[in-house]
Amino acid sequence: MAMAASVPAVSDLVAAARRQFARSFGEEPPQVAVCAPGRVNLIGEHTDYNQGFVLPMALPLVTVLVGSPTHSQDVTIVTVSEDADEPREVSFSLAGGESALSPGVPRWANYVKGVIQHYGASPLPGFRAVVASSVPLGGGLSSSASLEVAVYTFLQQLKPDGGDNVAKALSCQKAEHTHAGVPCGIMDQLVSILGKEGHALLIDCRSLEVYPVPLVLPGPLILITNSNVKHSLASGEYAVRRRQCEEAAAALGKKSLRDATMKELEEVRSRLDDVIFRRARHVIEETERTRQAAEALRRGAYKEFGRLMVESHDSLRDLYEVSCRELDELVSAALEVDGVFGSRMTGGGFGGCTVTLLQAHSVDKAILHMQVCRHYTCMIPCLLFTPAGEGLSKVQILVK
Ligand code: GAF
Repeated sequence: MAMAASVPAVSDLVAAARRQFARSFGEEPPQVAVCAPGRVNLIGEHTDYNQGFVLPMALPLVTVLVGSPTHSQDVTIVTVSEDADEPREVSFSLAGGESALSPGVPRWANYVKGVIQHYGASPLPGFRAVVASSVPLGGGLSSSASLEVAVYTFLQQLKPDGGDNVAKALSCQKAEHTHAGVPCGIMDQLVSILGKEGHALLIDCRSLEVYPVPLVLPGPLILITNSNVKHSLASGEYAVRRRQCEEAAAALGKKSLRDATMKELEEVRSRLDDVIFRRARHVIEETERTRQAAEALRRGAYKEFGRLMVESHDSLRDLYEVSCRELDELVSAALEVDGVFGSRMTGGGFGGCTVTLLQAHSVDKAILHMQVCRHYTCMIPCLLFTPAGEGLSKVQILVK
């Protein structure tokens, strides 16, 4: 029998966080509860920091934060995460200014400190809070962005800012740059904030305009498979890729690779290092693939969408070199199953998850087949096309 991991209900996560709040801080229940989703990127990988297009969708995997303001400037945060191999509680004082917010241990708390530092209103009161998440850590499903957005949404309940969603996403992105050392693009934060039920989001990462793409009924399903290889974008390879893209854009005399064509890239090929050429080729072609994929999804052309997913994976493996053996094996195994339209790695890479578009009747077969991969650990099936958009989540203020 094929086994798929079930997605914990948001209400269960909130209940777990509330229980921990009572254990850590006493009987008075938390006054605020918020949640923010992780995401799966359907296509458009490593294009966001090149001002290209991405096509992610929000997931029912969320980070929940419950808490209450205090009358002091002290902040205490506890995580219920079983994954955290570091202290589960951290305290600091807002009175200490930026130095109290400087990154340190535990690393998970750096996202909280970063968001506080870049928050859009002041002064903030102290607070006590508990974090609980169903987004797998380091799984390429945006566990960090969902934590950042949950924290920002929580702070908005304590001290309202201007309420601009793009400014909110940019602050959360800045937190990741300054406090996690990852020079990420804007995709994860934007989709966590603007994710829409029943839709994927085509995001123009230059204008930051978002075009919801409705998911047509009845349609195929999305299966997310965790290779359980933990990625660490902070390890440096992500930043290296970003620099290589900037080098290519400079050689082309462009502001970003978004503005370049393959013809122009071919013209400067003799002056470019082969690695830089391949990185740029991936970005230029992936940006175009993403536009085409959004159109295909609008038309319900799933075969075409699937073909573009496979091209994307091959390019990430061979040109951008951010895949790994485990992800490649999972994708190959999925593609052997009848009724699978396409499959690819999703997110930053170097481990994490694959995303597969497939017919409903093929889900069990695909899961069984992917289990032949030695590294298989966990399948998360997400119902993509349901009338109410069930299976998608969004930022919510659960209690205020
Ligand atoms: C990570 C980053 F955070 C995103 O901004 C994006 O670049 C992605 O990797 C790759 O597409 O998730």
